[in-house]
Amino acid sequence: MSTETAVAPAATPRPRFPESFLWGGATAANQVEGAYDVDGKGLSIQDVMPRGIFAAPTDGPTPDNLKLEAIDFYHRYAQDIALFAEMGFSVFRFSIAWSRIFPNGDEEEPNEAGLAFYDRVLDELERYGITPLVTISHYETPLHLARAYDGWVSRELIGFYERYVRVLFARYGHRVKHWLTFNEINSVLHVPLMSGGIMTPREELSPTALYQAAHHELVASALATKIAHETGLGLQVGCMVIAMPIYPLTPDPADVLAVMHADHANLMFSDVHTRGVYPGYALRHFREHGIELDITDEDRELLRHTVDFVSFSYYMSQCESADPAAAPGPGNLIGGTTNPHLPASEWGWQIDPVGLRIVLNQFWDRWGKPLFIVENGLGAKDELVEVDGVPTVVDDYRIAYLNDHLVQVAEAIQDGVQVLGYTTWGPIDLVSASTAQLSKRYGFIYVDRHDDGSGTLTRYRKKSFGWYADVIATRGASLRG
Ligand code: BGP
Repeated sequence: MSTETAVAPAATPRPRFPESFLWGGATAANQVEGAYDVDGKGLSIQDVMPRGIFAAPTDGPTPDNLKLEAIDFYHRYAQDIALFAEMGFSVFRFSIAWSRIFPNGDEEEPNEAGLAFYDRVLDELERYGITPLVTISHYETPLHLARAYDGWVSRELIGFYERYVRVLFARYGHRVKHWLTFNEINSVLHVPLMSGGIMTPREELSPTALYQAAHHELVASALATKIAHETGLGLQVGCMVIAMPIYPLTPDPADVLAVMHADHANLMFSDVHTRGVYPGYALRHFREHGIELDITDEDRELLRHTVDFVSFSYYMSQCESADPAAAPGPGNLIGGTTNPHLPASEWGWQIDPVGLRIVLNQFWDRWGKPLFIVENGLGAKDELVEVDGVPTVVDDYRIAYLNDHLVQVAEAIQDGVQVLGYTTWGPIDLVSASTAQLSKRYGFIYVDRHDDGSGTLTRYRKKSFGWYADVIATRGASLRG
């Protein structure tokens, strides 16, 4: 081994992202706000799902449901937004809790106190020049709509959703230009309760009922797009899907065909959103599986109102195999088989930065619509330590994850893909959607709250906080690799 000291070559700065590129973070009301019964808010399905998506709902809110208080964004939003501004955010994605605006979901008149809360959030964002990106429905259907109507299985939800979006556009349309209709709309096939407010247990739900619910959401989404465009306020509407590149486990054509089918189940939702009609492969699937949908002429007309952009979450890729014995792996709502080439997070989600470039190219080639990465991040266990007397988290693993994904976004932009922006999931620690834990942390900001409900809710900057601020300030030139 040579005794000479190796001098690392000076890193070449990476090319800058476009000036118009939006940088920020994303949250959901039910995972950050808390204040679950404050100022007239009604219950949402999340308030009775204390243990995440894999357990049956409880009869009512229980004290062990971390979402009831979450990280108290409802009272601390000003402090949190100031921290986002300190990192240089130009966009903040958040959701409006439907049950703050319509506590039961089917009232005639909205709840003024709920509307006023989001006025205050928007005031704060405006103070720092941060663009709001608002999710209209993020896994938080009002509980009454779930219990009394079985959620989106019922066509009546289209009307309730329409009333809700009309109120939102009337109230906030002059200051919120970017809207997402449903978070991860394609997840309804996998987690019908969380995604579609459907109380009927998954195993008792017929394929027809499930796809009918998906159809109602697609129609509601198109209707929201139509209404947004009719306001004349220049509103831009995006669909939001789970992006999951699927690789064949082997080059066996049977595996490749299995990939095609799995892709179709995921992509159908954005195909409808961008083309305005159901694709032929979906119609064949319905025909061959005895799925008889009630699709009216009016529905067909509405579906023609296509979205302005496609947004998505990206956490991982998956493999697919035609072999029924291939073991399913853990993952973000949509199963799949484990890829032997990839490492995984502490929760088993496989880490695949290149998959992000692949999916950006795939989506751009397929739809030709601008793309927005509205979720990406690493859920990890963090340890609060003192560095120079200041409490922090040395989260180099998170920095590495985000760095590597952003490098692939830059590559995709070089490939010619139009990418509007990037919001990391959970810029501040929040309650996990799938496991309802706080120990699955995503943030640049550590929140002192724990799975047993203890903690002071104090916020601390992690090492990644300064790292992301640099990335934003240099428009990506500080990325490595
Ligand atoms: C997405 C959801 C988010 C978020 C994220 C991370 O599916 O849109 O709400 O929670 O995944 O997942 P988790 O919280 O399960 O780690």
